[in-house]
Amino acid sequence: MAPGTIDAMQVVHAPIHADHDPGHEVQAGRIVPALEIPARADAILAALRAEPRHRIVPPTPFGDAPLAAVHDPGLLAWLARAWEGWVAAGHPGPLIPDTFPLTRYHARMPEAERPDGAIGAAGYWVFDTMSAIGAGTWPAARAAADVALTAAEAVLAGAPAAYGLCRPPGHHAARAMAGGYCYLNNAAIVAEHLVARGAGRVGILDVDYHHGNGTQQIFWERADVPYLSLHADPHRAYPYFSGFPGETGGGTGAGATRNIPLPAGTDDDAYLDALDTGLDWLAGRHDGIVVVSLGIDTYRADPIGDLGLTTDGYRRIGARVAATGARLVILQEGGYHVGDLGRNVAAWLDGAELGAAG
Ligand code: SP5
Ligand code: ZN
Repeated sequence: MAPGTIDAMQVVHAPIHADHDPGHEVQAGRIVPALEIPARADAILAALRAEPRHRIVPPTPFGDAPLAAVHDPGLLAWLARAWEGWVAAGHPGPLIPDTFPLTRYHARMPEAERPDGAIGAAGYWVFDTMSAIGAGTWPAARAAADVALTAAEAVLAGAPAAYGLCRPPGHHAARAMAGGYCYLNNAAIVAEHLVARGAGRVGILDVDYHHGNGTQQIFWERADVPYLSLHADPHRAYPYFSGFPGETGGGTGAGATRNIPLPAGTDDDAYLDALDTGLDWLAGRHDGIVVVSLGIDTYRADPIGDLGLTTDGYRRIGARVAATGARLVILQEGGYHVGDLGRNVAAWLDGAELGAAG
């Protein structure tokens, strides 16, 4: 590729995402229409299709091994059968747990056995009331992991960047917990796969509005997968219990986690300043490939966020990340303003490929 030439960016998309559509969630005691809906991915796909340089491809199936490399076998086995167990127990609506084994439940006592019943098992494996499971959730989640892995293979094959239109998203899913609209941690599955494929140290840059508690937990003790996250301060924002600056990794991963919490109303310029701080930290901690957890819920009009980013800001952020010279596996996470979601993702990818002026 001649300098200055713009190659096509591979966009990986699986239509089966639309089968994950459980309808509603429970937020602060209220039943509300689901925010993480099929129309999100449809909007992104339509916007990217409108730019002919994007090459839209289906995922390749990678099987169970990359999922098992990151997730607890018990979580995977439960996810595969959770919906049929819920229906068999006679529950009419989507699977939403209501009772959770907090760590203090068993303080000074032995842990209980894993529950067999449908409601108990749901609370055991899912950590909130917002991540409903329906008939099509598991096939969609598996396809989203394959979408992510297919994008990673494009980068391994030499592409400077590839985009996985993952739905459902992934960064809240921990080794043994689903939650936060996430069932399988697509970014973690990809990072682990890249390490196994010989990519050396693989960085993760998480720019979703929310802290990626799952990704942080999975790589907490790993110096070869440094985790950098910019997100709304958990003092006010979901997931509330992680993402504070004092969380910097443990054991052999001590110092390889970095959290940058942001105040409400953070605008493009302030965000870019924080991003520069983070990217300086990440530089030199990876060997050339960075997985980007791309959330667009940082948008100023997002219905659940309170940051102040604009469409032009996404172009500048994409350009700034690409200017580090890292090859990028860009994976969709959150973003709930469906009307502007497509053009915001397109702007980020345009910035990454064409530069801020593109
Ligand atoms: C992938 C991802 O972005 N998951 C996000 C999960 C957050 N779930 C909703 C959090 C509660 C929203 N509170 C609304 C406050 C509106 N002012
Ligand atoms: Zn989010």
